[in-house]
Parts: sequence; C-alpha cells; structure tokens
Amino acid sequence: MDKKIESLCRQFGIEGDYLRYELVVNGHINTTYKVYFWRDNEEKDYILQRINTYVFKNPIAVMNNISSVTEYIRAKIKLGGISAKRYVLHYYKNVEDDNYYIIGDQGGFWRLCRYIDNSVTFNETDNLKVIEESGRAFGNFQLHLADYPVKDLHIAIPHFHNTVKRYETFKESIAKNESGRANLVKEEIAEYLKLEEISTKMYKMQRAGELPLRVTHNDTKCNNVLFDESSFENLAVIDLDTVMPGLVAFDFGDSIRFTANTCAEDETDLSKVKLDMNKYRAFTKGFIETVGKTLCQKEKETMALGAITMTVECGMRFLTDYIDGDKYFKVDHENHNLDRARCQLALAKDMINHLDEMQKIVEEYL
Ligand code: GN1
Ligand code: MG
Repeated sequence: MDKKIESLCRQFGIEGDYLRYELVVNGHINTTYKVYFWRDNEEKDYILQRINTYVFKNPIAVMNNISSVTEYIRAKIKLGGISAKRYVLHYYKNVEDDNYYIIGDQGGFWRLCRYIDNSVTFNETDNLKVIEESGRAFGNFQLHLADYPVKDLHIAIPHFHNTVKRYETFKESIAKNESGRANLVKEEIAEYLKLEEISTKMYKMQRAGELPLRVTHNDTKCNNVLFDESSFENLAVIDLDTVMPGLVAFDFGDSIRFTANTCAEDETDLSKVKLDMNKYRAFTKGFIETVGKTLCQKEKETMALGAITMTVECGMRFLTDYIDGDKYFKVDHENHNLDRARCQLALAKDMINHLDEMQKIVEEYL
C-alpha cells in the first residue's frame, strides 16, 4: 500500500521523502489517508482521499464545485488582508491540471489536499467552547458564500435533503426488501412513517417558495470542522463534497443532530440518547450570532424544526440502507445501520418534545 500511496501523491507533484501513511477512520463514505513526507528539513502532511463513486456518481462535478467554492472563500479571506492558508482547503492539481487523479479499471478516483498544520477535529466533544466555535465555523461558511451564484453549483447528489423523496425511496426499499431485513424492523419502520408529516414540512415550504435556497454545506457534522489544536479557535470547514443549494436550517439542524446528542450517532443504549440542551445552546449561539441577521422571518421560525427534519431524515436513510443490505454507508458490524437508525429515532423524539424550548433559544440569539 505504501508504494501506491506514495505514487498517488507524486501524481499531484508532491516532492521530498515519503515517510508513512495512516488511515483516517472518520466518515462513512470516502476512504481517507493522512500521508507524511519530509522536505526542506521538516515534515509535510497531506490528506489523500479516494472518493466513493457509488455515492458520488459524478465526482468530476464534485471537484469542480470544490475548486470554485474554495477559490471564492480564499479570495474573501485575502480581502481581509490575511493569508488564507489555514482557513480554507487547498487541493493539488496533477500534470493535466485536474484536481483529481483517476486510476483506470476501478482503481479509483483520488484527490489530495494539504493538511492544515496544528489542527484537530472532534468526533464527540463536551467542550461547549468548541461546540460554539463549530457553530461559528458553519455560520461563517454560509456568510462567505452568501453572494456566490447558487445556480452555478453542480448538484453533487440529486435530492440530497429532499425529505419527501427520501420517504418515497424508504417505502420502495421496504417494498423490495432486498436483504429480507424489512421483516425484522417493522416497529422502526412504523415509527419513521409516523414522522413523515413533521419532517417533510420544510421541504414543502421551500417548494412553495416560503423558504429560500442558499449555498449550504449539507453535511455539517462537528468532525467536518478543523480547530486550532491549542486555542480551539475554528479554522476551516472541510468535507465540501455536498456543497449545494439548500436550506440554512438544514445546515443548522444536521449539526445539532450530530453535535448536541448526549451520545454518539450509533449509541445502542437508547435510554441515554437525548438532546443535550447546553450543547444545543452553545452551537445555536455560535451559528445564530454569525448568520442570524441575514435570515428571513420564515427561516428564523423554522430553525429548530430543521434539527428534527435532519435527524429524522438521517435516521430514515440509515434504516433504508439497513433494509437495502448496507450498500451506502460504511458499517463496522452487522446491525450498525440499524443501531444508527434507532439512535436517531430516539433523538428525534426527544427533540420533538423540546421543540418550543429549542426555538426559544434560537430567538434569544437573534
Ligand atoms: C455521511 O461521510 P460523512 O460521514 O461525512 C453522509 C451524511 C450523513 C452522515 C451521517 C454524502 O457523511 O449525509 O449525514 O454520513 N454523507 C453523504 O453520519 O451521504
Ligand atoms: Mg461527508
């Protein structure tokens, strides 16, 4: 594997002595490696990724989105008179001037970016300062791209947060029952079907023109933010594969789903799964203090509902994949997608019980 990793980095013009690589285990979709080189008397680190082309059917379009969006952000940061080096991702180009490299016959679709020095990510954290900073990171991302021409973006995954369509797909999977597992999860299926009305409300509002489309990140887990390793100040937003037109409350909501859960996304002791109100408040403060002023009235009113929507949608996607036979998300064990689906269901129910309180906290920071 070392030889392959080194040679891929060379394709992107990386010079110096190859030292080693390690597998980065975050993320359910792509395969990620951190690669170490030695050059000019210091260590130089890179992130090499193989894009999952089952999920991203048009990876070139994804890479085009990423280069336009990162260039746009870089230019904005430079306007402020500072170097953008630690604040936005930089992808390398190969000799053909492409920011990707394809190895034929299923060898894969690869890309390489610079590792931002002295940065850390958090999968789970109880540190409320970090959570507030992650809110600011996604808020700033939103602000940097506020005037980006939404229509110029490619649709990386069609109907990604179209909850109406997600429900249709869910029902088709149940009817097909490819893995035979649908019979094992009748109770969970019934529970998710009960949540259809509440979780499709926002998509319908957007279709009716009541909620605007903005440039959104669409995968706003806390581990998609880089923080400075000593100050914990937020540096950059990463994992830009799903940057597309979307609803601002969905970026808010997906973060709450992941970051403000008392447990991990796949916790099996459901009695522990709750919305942590302190974490919720911390993220809300960071996010709303950053973007609040730019929101229209309907966006303001539906912010907390966005968290319920994203939690139900994500959980239903895990359950759909379980029924399909684990084709989409990487799994570590047999029932992993089911565990995730059950955990998201428990969390969504707890959020529904706290909807008014959640919305009040949004309003406090507006
Ligand atoms: C996937 O790869 P990762 O972990 O960033 C998924 C998200 C889900 C998330 C659930 C392209 O994100 O939509 O919310 O898992 N990404 C894609 O943890 O489907
Ligand atoms: Mg992702």
